Order: sequence, then C-alpha cells, then structure tokens
Amino acid sequence: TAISGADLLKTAAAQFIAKPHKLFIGGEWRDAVSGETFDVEDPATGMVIAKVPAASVQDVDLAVIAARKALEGPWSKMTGLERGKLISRFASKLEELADELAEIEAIDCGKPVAYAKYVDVGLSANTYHYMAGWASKVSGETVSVSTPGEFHAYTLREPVGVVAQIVPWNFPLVLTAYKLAPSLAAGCTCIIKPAEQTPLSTLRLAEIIEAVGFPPGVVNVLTGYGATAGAALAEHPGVDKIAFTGSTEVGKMVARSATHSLKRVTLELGGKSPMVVFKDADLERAIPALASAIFFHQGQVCTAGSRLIVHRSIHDQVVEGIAAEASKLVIGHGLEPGTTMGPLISSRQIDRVMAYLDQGVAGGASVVCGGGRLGNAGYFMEPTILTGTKAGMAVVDQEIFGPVLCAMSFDDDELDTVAAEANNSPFGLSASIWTRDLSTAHKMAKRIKAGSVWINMHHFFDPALPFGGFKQSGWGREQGADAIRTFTEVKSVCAAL
Ligand code: TXE
Repeated sequence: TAISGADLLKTAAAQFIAKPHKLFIGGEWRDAVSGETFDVEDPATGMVIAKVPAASVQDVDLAVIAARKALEGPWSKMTGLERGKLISRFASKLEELADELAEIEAIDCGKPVAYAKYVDVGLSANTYHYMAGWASKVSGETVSVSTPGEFHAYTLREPVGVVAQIVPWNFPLVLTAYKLAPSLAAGCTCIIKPAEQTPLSTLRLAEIIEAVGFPPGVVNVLTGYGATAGAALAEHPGVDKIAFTGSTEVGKMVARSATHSLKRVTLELGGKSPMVVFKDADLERAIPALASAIFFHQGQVCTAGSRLIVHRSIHDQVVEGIAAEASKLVIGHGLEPGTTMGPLISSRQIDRVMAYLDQGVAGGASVVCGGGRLGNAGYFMEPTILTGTKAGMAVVDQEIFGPVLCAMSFDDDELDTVAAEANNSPFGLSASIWTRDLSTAHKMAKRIKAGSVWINMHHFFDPALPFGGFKQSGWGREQGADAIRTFTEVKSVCAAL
C-alpha cells in the first residue's frame, strides 16, 4: 500500500501545505480571477497534496500593474544599502526555516530531505546573502571622452524594471534565487511563476517576503501553467525582462514572444554534459563523483553528467564502478530517513525517460544496470547505464533528464580529438574533466565549449561563479557580477563643460 507522504512531515510544512493557497499580487493574497485551481502531487506517491490557483492573463495583468507601481514607488526610493539589508534579512530567515523549507521541497519535488536542506535551501540562502552585498555596489563609472576638460561623462546602472521569472520544477528554490536575488539587488521588481508541478516552496517564499517587510508589489507570485500564465508573461509589453530556466524548446518560444516588445531575455536551458575521463584519472576519487553527477536528483539536473567519455583502457572499470555506486543508492520517499534517491517528477517525465531508453536499446545500446520502473506508486526508476552508445543516437544527442548515463570511449589521447567528441552536442552548459595531469586539465578546459567546466569534480555551484550556457544551453549568465549586469540598463550621461 502507498504511504502518504504528508504523514512523514515533521515541521510546520504540514500546516503550510494543507492550508488554502492563493496568488501573491501587490502584497495581497488572492484567488485567480477565473477562480480556477490545479492539483499539486507528491511524485513519490502520486497523491494530491494541495490545490493552488491557476493564474491566467488577467492575473498577469494585475501582477504587472502591482510590480510597476512598486518599481516607481517605494522600491525606487530605497537605497542600495537598505535593499541589501532586506535581502540579508530574507536570507537569514530562509536559514532559520531551513527544515520546513526542505520538507516542502522534498515532498513537492521528490528530493531526499537532507539534500534539500543542504543544496536547495543552503545554496538559495547563500545566493541571497551574496547578492545582498551587491545591492550597495551597483554603480556606473566615469568615462574619459573627447577633449579632456571639455566634457564630463559617466554611466549610471539602473534597474531593468519589471522582471518576470519563469522557473522549472527540478530546483524551485535555487533557480528562483538565481533570478530573484540579483533582481532585488539591482532594484527591479519581480513576478515569479514557479513550475506547475512544484509551486509550494515559492508560495512559502512569498510569505517570508511579506514577513520580512519588502514593500508590496516588489515580489509577486503567480502559480499557473506555462502555456497560460508563462506565455502571458513572455508576451506582456509591461514586462521589461524575462529570466527563464527550462527546456530549450520553450526557451526559444519565450525568446520569440519577448521580441514583440524587445524585452531583455536571459535563458538557462537544457544540457547534455560530458564527463571526460583520461586514463591517468584518480579513479577512486572519480567513480563516486561520476555516479553522483548523473544520479543526483534522478538526473533531473540541467548540468547532469549524462555523457561519459572515458579512455578505452579504463572504460569497463569505470562503468562497473559507477554501476556499483548505483546499486548502493537507497530509492524511496524523500522524507523517509536514509533515502538517497527519490522519484522522477511526474508520470509524463518517467514516460519520456523510458521512451528514450527504449529508443536507445532499439538503436543498439546495452543496458549495464537498471533500465526499469520501480514500484506501483509514484514515479520511481532504477539508475541506468547504457553502453555502446554514440553521437547520432537520440539518447546521446538529446537531454533525457532522468537517471540514464550514456557511456562512450575514446582511444586517441590527442586533446583536439577528445574535445571534439565532448563538444559534439547542440548543448554547452557544463563539462567535467578527470585527469591527474594539470596541463591536460587546463588545455581541455580551454577547448570545451561550455559555460561551466569542472576539473576533478562535477556539480560545483557558488553564488560568485557565473552560470549559464554556450550554444543551445542559453543566453546570458546567472550568479556572480554578471547577474547584476543582466538586471540593469546602462545609461551614458555626458555634460558639455
Ligand atoms: O519544461 P518546460 P518541462 C528540460 C528537460 C525536461 C524537459 C521538459 O529536458 O525533460 O525540459 O520539461 C514554463 N511560455 N528541462 O516540460 O515546459 C513551465 O510552466 C512560458 C530542463 O517541464 O520548459 C515551467 O515553469 N513559460 C530545465 C517552465 O516553463 C512556459 C529544467 C519550464 O517548463 C511555457 C526543466 C510557455 N509556452 C526542464 N511552457 C533546466 N534547464 O534545468 C512552459 N512554461
């Protein structure tokens, strides 16, 4: 019999999830204008745990008006230092509420609660703390122009305006933080649309935003579907910038809609990240990390290490090592103690992943381990490794977004050849290089076409490090000083003396 995930909640998350949920617009909690709602599921049980409002175009209109009013009103009167203090207070509150937020994220996204606390809440809080520091440092510069002494020229950096933030379901808190923290630091106002699968932690964030005292309308939250609420935000002429994380396909649609009013756009899209393992790699260190790179959060990570490109002489040893690591994973409800791997997000997602797997096997790939669904309730799947895969197969070329590793090997150590194999993808989000040779590591880092390159590790994120993709993995960078730039407009001012 299926367990009810809600019975496993230990904190105030239980009361929060059970209460009626509303949209947060202009500092007020309200139902969708249409009165429509949709169900939120626990992916580990398939049971409905909450209902949230389904925002549509009228709610988007109201949120844009509220965000514009806040932008031109109280928010613009606050100094950077004051904004920074509010952001810091918010970050500290997230740390205080870490257990509750982690439980909400665990039940809504299907994550082990300990990981949710450390990764999702931890990285989010750190991102707000880091960006709080930037709030008082958003400034222009003086510029030397033409005849010295005849002109005084300087630049101003101003908030880009009303920012719509469309967030996916794999890391709701983190991917919201990547957008919300720099927007607030830059002085923008925000409308967040969480994914329809995982709206709960964002609604809890809105309560915390209200409690720490952000002026009404600075942050608005619209729960709703992509095709309605998301598309309306991308189309709306009153939105100045759209910050999107999600599929490459929808990212392209959002970019097209944004051109109607020439909104600023940043996109963080799919990936198919290579892990390149040279024959001198420290395998004892590499193997557990390679396994975690693909199986962490069931492979539903844009930077998942989904293509293993390993020297032929150690191919079998590495693949067997990763399979052994996979067999140690404890698959279950994220709120059960000891769980290290949860379910996929939805029935649609597990069907997608299984379809890719079937296609791979039909195309000649061999299943080394896993390959099947697990249990009758929820969307659990075995960690899976495919060998005999090569570029040109859909499992290798397309983002699977599930716990499926495609293993390939190389014979020739020539770095340009290895890099060409690693770069043989329409994506360019991240890559990892595994070698004891410093020169090989840095020469490869230069050759890889990806926004993040990790050496002897995979999945390292820090608020100070810019994050984003080359090629079809996106536009622009989140995090670091780059993020502040993407949420500001530069104005050149020049006076004749
Ligand atoms: O993504 P969508 P889906 C990839 C991954 C996954 C696939 C499908 O390969 O298997 O995408 O996932 C909103 N206008 N990634 O279908 O649809 C939607 O409501 C405006 C990688 O869930 O792109 C949600 O808030 N917005 C990725 C967000 O877009 C729209 C993370 C993402 O959903 C919209 C997620 C529209 N027309 C999936 N349609 C990553 N980079 O980490 C949907 N949305």
